[in-house]
Amino acid sequence: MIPPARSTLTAVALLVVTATLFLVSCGSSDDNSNPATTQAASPGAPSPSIVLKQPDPVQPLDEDATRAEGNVIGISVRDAKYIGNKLLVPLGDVVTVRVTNNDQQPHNLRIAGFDGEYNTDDDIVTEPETIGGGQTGEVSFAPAVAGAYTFHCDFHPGSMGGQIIVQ
Ligand SMILES: [Cu+2]
Repeated sequence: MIPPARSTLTAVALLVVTATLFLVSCGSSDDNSNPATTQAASPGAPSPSIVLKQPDPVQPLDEDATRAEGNVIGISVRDAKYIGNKLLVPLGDVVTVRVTNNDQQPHNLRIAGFDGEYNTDDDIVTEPETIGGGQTGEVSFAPAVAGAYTFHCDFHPGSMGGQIIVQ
């Protein structure tokens, strides 16, 4: 709706992706070919006024939000549903979302990122990307922009989802 904000969005998104790669340090595809990363608008000054473009969560949200304890916030999966799928995290702090899979089948958790689209460069996804039955996966990031971010499970993109509210 507000096209001029697009470049700012991209710049901030790049910053967050860089931070994520640094924090998670998962050594897959290293992509350092982007000089724009260092020249983001007003470093250290997140823009809370940015309107995030996000898809609707595909799973009904819990009434009560789950808050981080320390820097960890837990979410579990049972019967192919996230349990505790509305997460509240503070702006700017590093937070780790820990996903415990209580099913036999694999799940994961993928955050769409600033562009509101899955399977794009600014996604944030659990490590490992496939959390097997009875296993746990984690994703760490430092949210730089307030808002409600949507996530889903790659294995059940139409029925497993939720929201991370950064404030
Ligand atoms: Cu799933």
